[in-house]
Parts: sequence; structure tokens; C-alpha cells
Amino acid sequence: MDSAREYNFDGLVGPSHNYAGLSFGNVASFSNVKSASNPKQAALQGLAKMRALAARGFAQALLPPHARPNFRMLRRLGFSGSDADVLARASREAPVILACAYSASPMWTANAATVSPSADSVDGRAHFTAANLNNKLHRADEHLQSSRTLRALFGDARHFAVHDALPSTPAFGDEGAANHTRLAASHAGKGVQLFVYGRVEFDPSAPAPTRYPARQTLEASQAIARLHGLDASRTVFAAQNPAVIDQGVFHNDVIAVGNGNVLFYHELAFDDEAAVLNKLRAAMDGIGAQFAPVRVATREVPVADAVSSYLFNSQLLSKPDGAMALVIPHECRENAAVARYLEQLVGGAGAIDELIEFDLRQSMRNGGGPACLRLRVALTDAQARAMHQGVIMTDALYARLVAWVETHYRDRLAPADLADPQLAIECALALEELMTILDLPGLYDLS
Ligand code: SUG
Repeated sequence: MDSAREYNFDGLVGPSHNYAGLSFGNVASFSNVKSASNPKQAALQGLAKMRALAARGFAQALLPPHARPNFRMLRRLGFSGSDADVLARASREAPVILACAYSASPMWTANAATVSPSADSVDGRAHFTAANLNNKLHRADEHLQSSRTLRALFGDARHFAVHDALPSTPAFGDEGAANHTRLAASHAGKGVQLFVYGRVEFDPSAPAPTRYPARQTLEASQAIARLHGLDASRTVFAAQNPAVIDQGVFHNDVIAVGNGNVLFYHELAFDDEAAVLNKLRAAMDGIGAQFAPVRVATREVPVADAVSSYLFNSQLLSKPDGAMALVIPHECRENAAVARYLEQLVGGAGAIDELIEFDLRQSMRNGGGPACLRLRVALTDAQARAMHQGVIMTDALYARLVAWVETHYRDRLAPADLADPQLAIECALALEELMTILDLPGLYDLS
């Protein structure tokens, strides 16, 4: 068997990162609405995480930001004339729509796609399905660029298959890898894929939240499992607990994360915890792997603390020595219950024996933690050679990107600044140069 590694593709934060309160159901996005952001700092915080993890020997790459403002969307919604006319009228008549067109939300690449490595697929290729993100206007066009980007990086059809997003209709609401986890004995061997959904379109009696939207449907998860050619005996579909969605758990990766044979999760994550564990254990038995759930009880960490600290939105990374590191945001240290829990977690006898901490406050204020910022792609050695190399994080790329950010990004963006036609010009210039830096000349559709 070819050996394989997990690459984390972090989203490079775009120059229009701002706080517009666009994500109903995402507590942080709603609480920080209309405050000023710092795009430069956001991008540098993300790059610092990428560089530090690469320096530790983890396989690290990036996904580029999308072109903003989204003129295609603005024009489809009836704003016409020159680019400056479009912006002026949108800012006057529909500032929320303008904010949607400017959102830097593609930075949360866990939502870019669902990925199944070749070890799990019937045709022996790695499969990607861009997520339609149809629950929110500001994210609903992302799949167009995401699939274009993925095809630019993973264009070799002998190794990779990139599928278009599912139909953009509520029945197929899909948020990508944020609701998907792969468990396995190793990245190279067969794995078990866990799909977590919040709602069932064609069964109105199934559990569903009442306050906040469920963004992922069972129907969408099933379609992806079919597209990716997954084996039913190693695929588990689990209903999310609707009560936690209503407390701000808008994606499953806000309350659970898996890696290797470990599922790190809150006891209230699933609608039927015992059934989910039984199915996972049976599927793991089937591949000869020992399932190791790490359960966090409410009395240790209440759901509200998990949501505000993003404890479960951590990255769980396998280290060469076989143990695992948990990549956490600073906010986990600032929450007393979470900090206490983490001390005893890494001091215990389990697989997780190290914490790696980052300041990701700019992203966190929009509800995006370490795990939201990355898309996991397990690649065999041959696949890693076959993918586009220009996005792999190195010291040289890091230095070039820091200089690029320093040149092109503002250090303050208030809601009113989105009306400034100069901002659109700055964003376009930045991305033009980025295509050269990443050696991806046709990355953006500039027609
Ligand atoms: O979709 N926030 C994103 C955060 C995504 C986090 N991703 C994962 N959990 N994997 C969202 O809610 C806020 C944008 C704003 O309000 O300006 C936003 O889109």
C-alpha cells in the first residue's frame, strides 16, 4: 500500500474580511455585526498558523481567496452599469447585499468541499464535491470558485475527481467537510466516513431545530456518499442533536472532531449518541481498527462554553510518534471550564498529549476557528506529487505571502468602507498578483 499523509489546506484570508452579521445561527457572527475588522491581521494570523504547523512537519497547503466583490451576484440581482455604478447603487439601496458580495467567507475552507480519499472510493481516486452552501446568500456562490480552484489543484483525472456542487435547493443543503469526519487506522488504509446532518428534507417527522437553521440535510450527505463511491459498510449517517443547533452549533465541527481512531465529541453532539457510537464501532471493527471515542460531558464543559471557546473546532493532528496534538484557539485558555478540561485531557493516558495554540481572533469573531479554516485532504505520495505544487506552504511561500498581505491589505475595514469603489480595485490588484505567486494563472474567471 502506498503511504499517505493528510494535507491541511487552509483558507488564505481575503482582503475584504469584514464583520457583517450575515450568518443567522452562528453566535459569533451575530454578536460582532458591524464592528470594524482588520483584514491584514486576519490574513497574517492565518498564515502564522500555516507556517507553524508546516514547520512542525505537518503537511500544509492553502486555498486562495475568491474574487470580491462578487459582481456576478450583484449583476444577477439587478445592479447594473459600470462596476462603480453597481457598487454605488448596491450600497445605497441594499447594503446587506453588498456585504454579502464582499464577504471573505471562503476563508473557512472546511466548507469548501467534502473530500474522500482514494482508499475509500470504489474507483481508487480521491473525490471532492464542492459544497453548495445554499443556506446563506453570502456563501451560495462559493462553490463556483471552489470547484474551479479544486480542478486547478487536482486536475489529474487519473488520481482525482472533482464534482460540481449538489443542486442549490433546500433538500440538498450541503456545508462540506464541516459536517464530515473520517476515522481510520491510518491515512493510507480504508476508513469510516461519518456524515452528520441537521435535517431530513423528505421526512418531516425527523428531528430538526426550531430556532436556528439546519444547514446540512441527510439527502445531501447521501448524494455525496454515492458520488464518492463509498462502501455502505464504512459509511455512517448521524443526526445532529437539534437542541445544540439551537444553541449555536451551526456545523458539527463546532461540537465534534475526529482523526485516526479518535472521535473527540461532546455528549450532546448527536441526536442518539449510543446509536452513533455503536455504528462507528462496528464499522471500525470491520476495518480492523480500534475505535477510541473521547467524550466530553456537560458537567465538564457546557455547550455554551464549547460554542464560545470553540473547543471542538480544534484540529486533531497525528504526530510522527503516534500521539495526537490538538490545535486550539486562544479562546480555549480564556474559558475556565475549557482550560481546566484541557489540562486534564493532555495530562491523561489518552492519545491527545499536546496542545498547540493560535491567536485566530479575527476569524473567531466571525465564528471560524482552527478547524473551520482548513480542508483536510489525505493524499498518497503519488497524489501529492500529482497535485499543483504552488500552494504547498514553505518558508519561501510564507515570506512572499506576508509581503503580499502587507502591500495589499487594509488594517481596518468598517461596514461603511464597503461602499468605497477603491476597495474593489485593491482586491482585484491583490488577486492578480496572487495568481502569479501561486503559479495559477487561470485561477479566476475574469470574464
Ligand atoms: O458560515 N461565518 C461562517 C463561519 C464558518 C465556520 N465554518 C465551520 N464551522 N466549518 C459561517 O457562518 C460570518 C460572515 C459575517 O457575518 O460577516 C460567516 O459567514
